[in-house]
Amino acid sequence: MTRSTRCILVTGACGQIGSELTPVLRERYGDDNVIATDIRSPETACLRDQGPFEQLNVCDRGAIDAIIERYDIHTVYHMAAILSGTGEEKPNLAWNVNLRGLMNVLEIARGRQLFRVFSPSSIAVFGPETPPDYTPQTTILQPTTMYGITKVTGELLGEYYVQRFGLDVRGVRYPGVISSETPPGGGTTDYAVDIFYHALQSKRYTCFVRPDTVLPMMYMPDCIKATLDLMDADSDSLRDHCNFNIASMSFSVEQLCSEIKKHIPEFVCEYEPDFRQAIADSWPRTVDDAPAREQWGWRPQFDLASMTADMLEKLAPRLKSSRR
Ligand code: VAH
Repeated sequence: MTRSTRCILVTGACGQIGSELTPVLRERYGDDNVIATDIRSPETACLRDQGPFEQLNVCDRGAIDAIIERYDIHTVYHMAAILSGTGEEKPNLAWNVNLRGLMNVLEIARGRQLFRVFSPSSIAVFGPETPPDYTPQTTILQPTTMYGITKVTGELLGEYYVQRFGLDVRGVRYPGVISSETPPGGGTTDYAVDIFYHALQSKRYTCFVRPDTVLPMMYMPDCIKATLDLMDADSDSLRDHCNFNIASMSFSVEQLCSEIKKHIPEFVCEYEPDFRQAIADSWPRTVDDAPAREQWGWRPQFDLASMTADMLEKLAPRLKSSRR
Protein backbone atom coordinates (compact mmCIF):
# COMPACT_ATOMS: atom_id res chain seq x y z
CA MET A 1 0.00 0.00 0.00
CA THR A 2 1.57 3.30 -1.04
CA ARG A 3 1.33 6.11 1.47
CA SER A 4 -0.49 9.16 0.16
CA THR A 5 1.18 12.58 0.56
CA ARG A 6 -1.49 13.77 3.01
CA CYS A 7 -0.31 14.86 6.44
CA ILE A 8 0.56 13.01 9.62
CA LEU A 9 -0.56 14.10 13.09
CA VAL A 10 1.56 13.35 16.16
CA THR A 11 -0.09 13.88 19.54
CA GLY A 12 2.14 14.05 22.63
CA ALA A 13 4.94 15.29 20.35
CA CYS A 14 6.83 16.87 23.31
CA GLY A 15 6.91 13.58 25.20
CA GLN A 16 9.79 11.13 25.49
CA ILE A 17 8.92 9.12 22.36
CA GLY A 18 6.97 11.81 20.47
CA SER A 19 9.88 14.26 20.60
CA GLU A 20 12.16 11.78 18.82
CA LEU A 21 9.53 10.18 16.58
CA THR A 22 8.44 13.54 15.10
CA PRO A 23 11.83 14.51 13.57
CA VAL A 24 12.19 11.00 12.10
CA LEU A 25 8.74 11.25 10.51
CA ARG A 26 9.59 14.71 9.18
CA GLU A 27 12.81 13.39 7.70
CA ARG A 28 10.82 10.65 5.99
CA TYR A 29 7.72 12.53 4.83
CA GLY A 30 8.74 16.18 4.75
CA ASP A 31 8.82 18.73 7.56
CA ASP A 32 5.55 20.38 6.57
CA ASN A 33 3.68 17.08 6.29
CA VAL A 34 4.05 16.16 9.97
CA ILE A 35 1.96 18.20 12.40
CA ALA A 36 3.38 18.06 15.93
CA THR A 37 0.92 18.70 18.76
CA ASP A 38 1.08 18.66 22.54
CA ILE A 39 -0.69 20.27 25.48
CA ARG A 40 2.72 21.72 26.40
CA SER A 41 4.74 24.18 24.35
CA PRO A 42 7.78 22.62 22.67
CA GLU A 43 11.03 23.08 24.60
CA THR A 44 13.22 22.00 21.69
CA ALA A 45 13.73 24.36 18.78
CA CYS A 46 13.65 21.31 16.54
CA LEU A 47 10.00 20.64 17.28
CA ARG A 48 9.07 24.33 17.26
CA ASP A 49 10.96 25.48 14.17
CA GLN A 50 11.31 22.38 12.00
CA GLY A 51 7.63 22.08 11.03
CA PRO A 52 4.02 22.88 12.05
CA PHE A 53 3.32 22.79 15.79
CA GLU A 54 -0.14 23.20 17.41
CA GLN A 55 -0.98 23.25 21.09
CA LEU A 56 -3.59 20.49 21.59
CA ASN A 57 -5.40 18.89 24.52
CA VAL A 58 -6.41 15.40 23.34
CA CYS A 59 -9.41 15.50 25.68
CA ASP A 60 -10.85 18.23 23.41
CA ARG A 61 -12.40 16.29 20.55
CA GLY A 62 -13.38 19.43 18.61
CA ALA A 63 -9.81 20.71 18.72
CA ILE A 64 -8.45 17.42 17.37
CA ASP A 65 -11.04 17.38 14.60
CA ALA A 66 -10.25 20.98 13.62
CA ILE A 67 -6.54 20.18 13.24
CA ILE A 68 -7.27 17.04 11.21
CA GLU A 69 -9.55 19.09 8.96
CA ARG A 70 -7.11 22.03 8.64
CA TYR A 71 -4.09 19.92 7.70
CA ASP A 72 -5.88 17.11 5.81
CA ILE A 73 -4.44 14.50 8.17
CA HIS A 74 -4.49 10.88 7.04
CA THR A 75 -2.42 9.12 9.70
CA VAL A 76 -2.27 9.69 13.47
CA TYR A 77 0.53 8.69 15.82
CA HIS A 78 -1.32 9.04 19.13
CA MET A 79 1.55 9.34 21.61
CA ALA A 80 -0.13 11.49 24.29
CA ALA A 81 -0.32 9.64 27.64
CA ILE A 82 0.08 9.98 31.39
CA LEU A 83 2.67 7.38 32.45
CA SER A 84 2.65 4.90 35.34
CA GLY A 85 4.16 6.92 38.18
CA THR A 86 2.22 10.09 37.48
CA GLY A 87 -0.85 7.96 36.82
CA GLU A 88 -0.75 6.62 40.38
CA GLU A 89 -0.51 10.14 41.73
CA LYS A 90 -3.29 11.43 39.43
CA PRO A 91 -5.43 8.41 38.40
CA ASN A 92 -8.36 10.52 37.18
CA LEU A 93 -6.10 12.55 34.90
CA ALA A 94 -4.53 9.36 33.56
CA TRP A 95 -7.98 7.93 32.80
CA ASN A 96 -9.11 11.09 31.01
CA VAL A 97 -5.98 11.69 28.95
CA ASN A 98 -5.26 8.05 28.12
CA LEU A 99 -8.80 6.92 27.37
CA ARG A 100 -10.92 9.95 26.51
CA GLY A 101 -8.02 11.10 24.37
CA LEU A 102 -7.82 7.76 22.57
CA MET A 103 -11.59 7.53 22.13
CA ASN A 104 -11.58 11.01 20.56
CA VAL A 105 -8.89 9.98 18.09
CA LEU A 106 -10.58 6.68 17.20
CA GLU A 107 -14.01 8.26 16.73
CA ILE A 108 -12.62 11.01 14.48
CA ALA A 109 -10.52 8.49 12.53
CA ARG A 110 -13.60 6.31 12.03
CA GLY A 111 -15.79 9.22 10.98
CA ARG A 112 -13.20 10.55 8.53
CA GLN A 113 -12.03 7.08 7.42
CA LEU A 114 -8.40 7.95 8.14
CA PHE A 115 -5.68 5.75 6.67
CA ARG A 116 -4.02 4.49 9.86
CA VAL A 117 -3.80 5.13 13.64
CA PHE A 118 -0.84 4.20 15.86
CA SER A 119 -2.01 3.67 19.44
CA PRO A 120 0.89 2.61 21.71
CA SER A 121 0.48 0.17 24.55
CA SER A 122 2.93 -0.92 27.23
CA ILE A 123 4.21 -3.85 29.26
CA ALA A 124 2.22 -2.12 32.00
CA VAL A 125 -0.80 -4.13 30.74
CA PHE A 126 0.64 -7.11 32.63
CA GLY A 127 0.13 -7.62 36.37
CA PRO A 128 1.21 -9.85 39.28
CA GLU A 129 -0.83 -12.80 37.93
CA THR A 130 0.97 -12.69 34.57
CA PRO A 131 3.86 -15.16 34.06
CA PRO A 132 6.93 -12.93 34.69
CA ASP A 133 9.41 -14.61 32.33
CA TYR A 134 9.05 -14.59 28.55
CA THR A 135 5.57 -13.28 29.09
CA PRO A 136 3.43 -14.34 26.12
CA GLN A 137 1.51 -11.76 24.11
CA THR A 138 -1.77 -13.52 24.87
CA THR A 139 -2.02 -14.04 28.63
CA ILE A 140 -3.64 -12.77 31.82
CA LEU A 141 -3.91 -8.98 31.78
CA GLN A 142 -4.71 -7.75 35.32
CA PRO A 143 -2.62 -4.60 35.78
CA THR A 144 -2.51 -2.98 39.21
CA THR A 145 -1.89 0.59 37.97
CA MET A 146 -4.30 3.08 36.42
CA TYR A 147 -1.81 3.46 33.56
CA GLY A 148 -1.91 -0.29 32.96
CA ILE A 149 -5.72 -0.32 33.12
CA THR A 150 -5.88 2.44 30.49
CA LYS A 151 -3.44 0.56 28.27
CA VAL A 152 -5.39 -2.74 28.45
CA THR A 153 -8.58 -0.81 27.66
CA GLY A 154 -6.78 1.03 24.87
CA GLU A 155 -5.71 -2.26 23.28
CA LEU A 156 -9.28 -3.58 23.47
CA LEU A 157 -10.69 -0.33 22.06
CA GLY A 158 -8.22 -0.39 19.18
CA GLU A 159 -9.07 -3.98 18.30
CA TYR A 160 -12.79 -3.14 18.50
CA TYR A 161 -12.34 -0.37 15.92
CA VAL A 162 -10.39 -2.75 13.69
CA GLN A 163 -13.01 -5.50 13.81
CA ARG A 164 -16.22 -3.43 14.05
CA PHE A 165 -15.35 -0.54 11.75
CA GLY A 166 -12.42 -1.77 9.66
CA LEU A 167 -10.20 1.07 10.93
CA ASP A 168 -6.47 0.32 10.61
CA VAL A 169 -5.26 0.67 14.23
CA ARG A 170 -1.85 -0.65 15.29
CA GLY A 171 0.14 -0.67 18.50
CA VAL A 172 3.09 -2.17 20.32
CA ARG A 173 3.61 -2.78 24.03
CA TYR A 174 6.60 -0.55 24.65
CA PRO A 175 8.93 -1.73 27.42
CA GLY A 176 10.79 0.88 29.44
CA VAL A 177 12.24 3.31 26.89
CA ILE A 178 15.68 4.83 27.42
CA SER A 179 16.53 8.04 25.57
CA SER A 180 18.84 11.03 25.68
CA GLU A 181 16.73 13.83 24.16
CA THR A 182 14.15 14.53 26.91
CA PRO A 183 14.69 14.58 30.70
CA PRO A 184 13.24 11.69 32.75
CA GLY A 185 9.42 11.73 32.89
CA GLY A 186 6.79 10.22 35.17
CA GLY A 187 7.51 6.63 34.30
CA THR A 188 8.61 3.86 36.63
CA THR A 189 11.30 2.85 34.14
CA ASP A 190 12.61 6.42 33.98
CA TYR A 191 15.20 5.56 36.62
CA ALA A 192 17.08 4.11 33.64
CA VAL A 193 17.17 7.58 32.04
CA ASP A 194 17.75 9.62 35.21
CA ILE A 195 20.72 7.46 36.24
CA PHE A 196 22.75 8.60 33.22
CA TYR A 197 22.28 12.32 34.07
CA HIS A 198 23.43 11.72 37.67
CA ALA A 199 26.30 9.44 36.66
CA LEU A 200 27.68 12.18 34.41
CA GLN A 201 26.93 15.15 36.67
CA SER A 202 27.68 13.83 40.18
CA LYS A 203 28.81 10.22 39.74
CA ARG A 204 26.12 9.30 42.31
CA TYR A 205 22.49 8.24 41.96
CA THR A 206 19.79 7.25 44.45
CA CYS A 207 17.51 4.76 42.70
CA PHE A 208 13.82 4.43 43.58
CA VAL A 209 13.73 0.68 42.91
CA ARG A 210 15.81 -2.16 44.36
CA PRO A 211 19.12 -3.23 42.73
CA ASP A 212 17.73 -6.63 41.75
CA THR A 213 14.70 -5.13 39.90
CA VAL A 214 14.74 -6.58 36.38
CA LEU A 215 12.59 -4.94 33.69
CA PRO A 216 12.29 -5.14 29.89
CA MET A 217 13.91 -2.08 28.36
CA MET A 218 14.54 -0.63 24.89
CA TYR A 219 16.78 2.10 23.53
CA MET A 220 14.98 4.90 21.69
CA PRO A 221 16.36 4.09 18.20
CA ASP A 222 14.86 0.60 18.50
CA CYS A 223 11.61 2.07 19.86
CA ILE A 224 11.31 4.32 16.79
CA LYS A 225 12.29 1.43 14.48
CA ALA A 226 9.57 -0.82 15.96
CA THR A 227 6.98 1.96 15.62
CA LEU A 228 7.76 2.62 11.95
CA ASP A 229 8.28 -1.04 11.03
CA LEU A 230 4.81 -1.89 12.36
CA MET A 231 3.20 1.11 10.65
CA ASP A 232 4.88 0.14 7.36
CA ALA A 233 3.84 -3.50 7.55
CA ASP A 234 1.41 -4.81 4.95
CA SER A 235 -2.03 -5.09 6.58
CA ASP A 236 -2.44 -8.59 5.15
CA SER A 237 0.59 -9.79 7.15
CA LEU A 238 -0.94 -8.79 10.50
CA ARG A 239 -3.00 -11.29 12.47
CA ASP A 240 -2.73 -9.07 15.57
CA HIS A 241 -3.03 -5.29 15.62
CA CYS A 242 -2.79 -3.29 18.87
CA ASN A 243 -1.01 -5.53 21.37
CA PHE A 244 2.36 -6.60 19.98
CA ASN A 245 4.98 -7.54 22.59
CA ILE A 246 8.35 -6.14 21.51
CA ALA A 247 11.59 -7.00 23.33
CA SER A 248 15.19 -5.93 23.03
CA MET A 249 16.90 -6.26 26.44
CA SER A 250 16.07 -6.90 30.09
CA PHE A 251 18.42 -5.95 32.90
CA SER A 252 18.53 -5.24 36.61
CA VAL A 253 19.50 -1.88 38.08
CA GLU A 254 22.77 -3.39 39.31
CA GLN A 255 23.55 -4.72 35.81
CA LEU A 256 23.00 -1.23 34.40
CA CYS A 257 25.23 0.24 37.11
CA SER A 258 28.00 -2.24 36.27
CA GLU A 259 27.79 -1.23 32.61
CA ILE A 260 27.95 2.49 33.49
CA LYS A 261 30.99 1.81 35.74
CA LYS A 262 32.87 0.48 32.72
CA HIS A 263 32.79 4.12 31.52
CA ILE A 264 32.64 5.99 34.86
CA PRO A 265 34.48 3.75 37.41
CA GLU A 266 33.77 6.10 40.33
CA PHE A 267 30.00 5.91 39.81
CA VAL A 268 28.04 4.90 42.96
CA CYS A 269 24.36 3.95 43.10
CA GLU A 270 22.37 3.93 46.36
CA TYR A 271 18.80 2.69 46.79
CA GLU A 272 15.67 4.17 48.37
CA PRO A 273 12.75 2.17 46.94
CA ASP A 274 9.45 4.09 46.89
CA PHE A 275 5.88 3.47 45.61
CA ARG A 276 7.25 2.68 42.18
CA GLN A 277 8.83 -0.56 43.48
CA ALA A 278 5.38 -2.15 43.70
CA ILE A 279 4.66 -1.00 40.12
CA ALA A 280 7.93 -2.47 38.84
CA ASP A 281 7.31 -5.72 40.77
CA SER A 282 3.96 -6.11 38.99
CA TRP A 283 5.58 -6.09 35.55
CA PRO A 284 7.37 -8.98 33.78
CA ARG A 285 11.12 -9.49 33.70
CA THR A 286 11.20 -10.57 30.04
CA VAL A 287 8.58 -10.79 27.27
CA ASP A 288 8.15 -13.15 24.31
CA ASP A 289 7.93 -11.10 21.09
CA ALA A 290 7.60 -14.00 18.60
CA PRO A 291 4.37 -12.59 16.99
CA ALA A 292 6.09 -9.27 16.14
CA ARG A 293 9.09 -11.10 14.71
CA GLU A 294 6.90 -13.41 12.65
CA GLN A 295 4.21 -10.96 11.44
CA TRP A 296 6.28 -7.83 10.66
CA GLY A 297 9.95 -8.80 11.02
CA TRP A 298 10.73 -7.11 14.33
CA ARG A 299 14.48 -7.19 15.17
CA PRO A 300 16.13 -4.95 17.81
CA GLN A 301 19.60 -3.51 17.18
CA PHE A 302 20.79 -2.25 20.60
CA ASP A 303 21.80 -4.17 23.72
CA LEU A 304 22.81 -3.00 27.22
CA ALA A 305 26.45 -2.32 26.29
CA SER A 306 25.78 -0.42 23.04
CA MET A 307 22.89 1.55 24.59
CA THR A 308 25.00 2.60 27.58
CA ALA A 309 27.91 3.71 25.42
CA ASP A 310 25.62 5.70 23.09
CA MET A 311 23.67 7.35 25.94
CA LEU A 312 26.87 8.55 27.62
CA GLU A 313 28.32 9.71 24.31
CA LYS A 314 25.19 11.77 23.56
CA LEU A 315 24.59 13.17 27.05
CA ALA A 316 28.14 14.04 28.14
CA PRO A 317 28.75 17.01 25.80
CA ARG A 318 25.24 18.40 26.38
CA LEU A 319 25.52 18.27 30.18
CA LYS A 320 29.03 19.72 30.05
CA SER A 321 27.89 22.70 27.93
CA SER A 322 24.83 23.24 30.16
CA ARG A 323 27.14 23.55 33.21
CA ARG A 324 29.11 26.44 31.68
C1 VAH B 1 6.40 3.95 32.44
N1 VAH B 1 7.98 4.35 30.63
O1 VAH B 1 7.37 3.69 33.15
C2 VAH B 1 6.62 3.92 30.91
C3 VAH B 1 6.46 2.53 30.37
C4 VAH B 1 6.74 0.09 30.72
C5 VAH B 1 6.76 1.44 31.35
O2 VAH B 1 5.19 2.35 29.83
O3 VAH B 1 5.30 4.24 32.86
